[in-house]
Amino acid sequence: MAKCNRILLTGAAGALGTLLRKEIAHMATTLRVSDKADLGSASANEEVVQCDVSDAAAVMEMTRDVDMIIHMGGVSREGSWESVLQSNIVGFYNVYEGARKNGVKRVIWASSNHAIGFYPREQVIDASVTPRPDTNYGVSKVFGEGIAQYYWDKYGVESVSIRIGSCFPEPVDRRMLTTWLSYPDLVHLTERCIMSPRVAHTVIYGVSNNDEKLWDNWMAAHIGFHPKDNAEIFRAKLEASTPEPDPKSPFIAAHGGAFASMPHFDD
Ligand code: NAI
Ligand code: 15L
Repeated sequence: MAKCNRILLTGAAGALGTLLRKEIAHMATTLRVSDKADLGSASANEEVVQCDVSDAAAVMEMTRDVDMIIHMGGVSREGSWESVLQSNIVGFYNVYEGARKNGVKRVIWASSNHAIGFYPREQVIDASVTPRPDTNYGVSKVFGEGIAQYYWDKYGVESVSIRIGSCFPEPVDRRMLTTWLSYPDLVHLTERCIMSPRVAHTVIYGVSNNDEKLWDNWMAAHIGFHPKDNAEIFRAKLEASTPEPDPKSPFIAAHGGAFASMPHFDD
């Protein structure tokens, strides 16, 4: 059943955007899909808008007549400062200005575990911790969470900042036994974020019901997210295909894994 008249989905040509394009179409009468990359032709209830989110005027136009925004578009891993600045920081500001000026009710967007990537593995955290970004990319997600809080407090634009762990069809390394978010659980989480009657600005960890946990979602219980999948079913396969990790290795010492020990991208 359609919950919204029109939902805008950015990053719709990317991995997660392609999934959500298909799976959340039923939540809106019209799904406006957008990316800077080619999106192909529009299907039944779609509008297609090719747009770079660093273009303020284009984003202002794209966010017109929209009830909710699902913002997945942007640089999705560590990159040069300039690329992160334009796509994630300027892009994020443009999306929120579009939301504010066009009266969009809610923005649901993909933050990342790399906003808190420097917490040590033995410290389980909730949504109240001080951010500890691990990269230029992680800093851009902290900026996003800051602007989401600001636009709620000052302008009444609601947000859900989803600190996604590792969202892939299946876990591909041992770290993901802890950080994995399955595709069905991402779809369920996105549906809950759309349906929830009031979210203010909620920070929620996007992670499946894995046996090993780094993140506690008690502060976002009102969203009603109940993940079903568990990375543990892949353990035997991953242990057979990947070497035993050194416990001192930064790859497992920090929540952000390898991102926490990457050199500065621009060096
Ligand atoms: P992706 O790289 O497959 O998709 C990102 C999309 O954003 C691409 O289609 C790209 O063309 C588009 N894009 C990039 N810069 C843009 C710009 N300036 N204007 C308009 N579109 C632009 O990444 P993926 O995996 O689908 O991730 C989606 C979102 O989720 C990203 O924001 C990423 O940071 C976040 N995320 C993903 C995780 C994962 O495990 N897949 C984990 C944590 C966060
Ligand atoms: C992210 O933020 C990235 O978008 C994704 O490609 C993975 O690297 C993920 O984090 C992760 O931490 O596994």
